[in-house]
Amino acid sequence: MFLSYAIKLSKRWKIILFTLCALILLGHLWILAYPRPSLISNHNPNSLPPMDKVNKEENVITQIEEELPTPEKKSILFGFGGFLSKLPKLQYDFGPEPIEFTEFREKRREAIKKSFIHGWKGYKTYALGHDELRPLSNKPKNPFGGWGATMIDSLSTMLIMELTDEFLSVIPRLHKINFKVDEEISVFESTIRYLGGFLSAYELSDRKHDILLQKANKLAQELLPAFDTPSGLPHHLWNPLKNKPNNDETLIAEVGTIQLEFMMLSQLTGNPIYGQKAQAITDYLDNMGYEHGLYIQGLFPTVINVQRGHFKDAISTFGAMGDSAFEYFLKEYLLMNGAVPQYGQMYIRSIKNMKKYMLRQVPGYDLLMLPPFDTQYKTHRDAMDHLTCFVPGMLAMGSKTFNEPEDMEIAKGLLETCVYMYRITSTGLSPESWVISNTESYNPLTFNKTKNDLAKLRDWWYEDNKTVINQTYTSQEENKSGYVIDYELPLVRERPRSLYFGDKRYMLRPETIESLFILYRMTGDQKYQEYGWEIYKAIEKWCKTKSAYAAIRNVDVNLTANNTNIEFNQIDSMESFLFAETFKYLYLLFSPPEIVSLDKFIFNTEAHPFVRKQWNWSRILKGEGE
Ligand code: DMJ
Repeated sequence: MFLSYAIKLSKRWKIILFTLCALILLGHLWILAYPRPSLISNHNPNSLPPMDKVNKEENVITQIEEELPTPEKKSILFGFGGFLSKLPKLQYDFGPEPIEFTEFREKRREAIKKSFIHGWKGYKTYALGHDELRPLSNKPKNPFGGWGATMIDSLSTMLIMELTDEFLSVIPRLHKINFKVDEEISVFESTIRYLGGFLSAYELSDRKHDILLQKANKLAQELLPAFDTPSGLPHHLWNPLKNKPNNDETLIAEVGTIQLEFMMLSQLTGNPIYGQKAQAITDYLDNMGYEHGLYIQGLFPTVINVQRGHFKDAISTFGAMGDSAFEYFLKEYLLMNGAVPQYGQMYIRSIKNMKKYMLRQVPGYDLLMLPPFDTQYKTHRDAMDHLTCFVPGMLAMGSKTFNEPEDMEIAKGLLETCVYMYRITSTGLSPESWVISNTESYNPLTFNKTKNDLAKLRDWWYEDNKTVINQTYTSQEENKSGYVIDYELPLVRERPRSLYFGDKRYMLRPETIESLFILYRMTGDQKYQEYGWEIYKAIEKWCKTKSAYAAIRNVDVNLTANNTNIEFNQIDSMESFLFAETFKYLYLLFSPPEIVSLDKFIFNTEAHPFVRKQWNWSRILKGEGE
């Protein structure tokens, strides 16, 4: 009809109509070729495109953002895109900070940064490219393949502290690293320090330095043959040149602490093999039973034979040799935003039985102990390692994630024990291990209650347990946030009679500070910052050397004796985790809480933050990308 009407029109009207149609058509073509920027900005950065497309797409987005007067692109330290986890929020809602407190806090943060720089300069001057610096003799040491463990372990901290020049000065050195050495390499240490260090630095530097990902990939390739065992559990020590292990025994901490790094590597490279190896281990552990020497569900013993896939002992521990295996179940769950329920279930199982069998309380004190436990004969030991002090941080995160308020109270009790071990020594530093022999099984109803409290409670907690449990937890949930400049910590209580120190060294370890950081970010309680500051001051006093920082041999040295000058008490050793963890957690304890938020990052066990984002794990495992 329109056509027959148009044919009847005069020539002049036909030209006008034709021009109009042509203009409309051109307009549509223009919109298709140059879409409005707002449409592109709505691109969801959480659903990652395949690796080869990542850079191209990111470039497009940056170009357009640059053209528009949009707010400055936020640093990756604030998280990836607008990622919001569907899991419960972990961090406390901190209110606005008074300006005087900001100045006070920032001074502390700056002081910690200077300490990092002091140690780094010493390492850089005397040992750059080696694994460690010996901080008294100023000689290098190479216990981790000689690939520069301190250098790699420091990268993510440098990025967080915005030491960009130092970070960039390391990048060219990475090309020289050759992983094919004729040495027995620890698969676990290489994974948590090097692989974790490379991957975290790669993401925190906005994926601008491909060499970081390439080196991570190369290292993992060298480690892969160590996983060729009947059980799929990797060997403990592996010679990458000779392609052989030293023996068939490994530890639960070693097989259970490669998952985050290997999963991340698959996620970033698109190569499924690493994730597959990690998942095979998790599945193997998940399916173990009595016939493998697992006597209590979730309480994995320590030594395991990789050929037979069977435990060789029955001692389960959250300290040395067991620790991070339990930590990784929860962190895998968080990293993937809860996409794989298996990890959460494994964590819950372990913690449930840890509370039932292993946890102990110290009568009359607000202290909890988590010593090793014989899962076959159901007997406990009396000692606890400093290494166990990561547990409060883990339990606090698990408590929010799985809505288990009791675990938050246990976290606080355990952290009091860890901090107490610093506060009662003459140096203000904690020993490697301690013993409290007079303990009893943890009981939520009697823990941290005086005889008077118990007398008051007795009539009703026998009758109706549940009510009391609920009342106890709600009353303890209140938070004591505050911005007090002259905050006073409680006095240190006298030592329980049955307490003594096992190993009196302080090895510059981070675990207590790690838990202080997590508990502070989760509760907002300033007490945790203050505890951290006390520890920092003690490190400065006792561990600082002319060139860097040293471990110390006796944390409870007799201060009146003549032979106790500071250097005499120092050990010629400085492990790389001082840079990766101890200084990083201290620095973050005094940083604004939105920097490297627990809701945006997961820390590997060496404190290298991995960015939380949306994962499609089954696709990654099939090699189909995200
Ligand atoms: C670190 O290498 C890691 O935290 C590991 O999980 C345990 N020990 C050290 C720090 O003490």
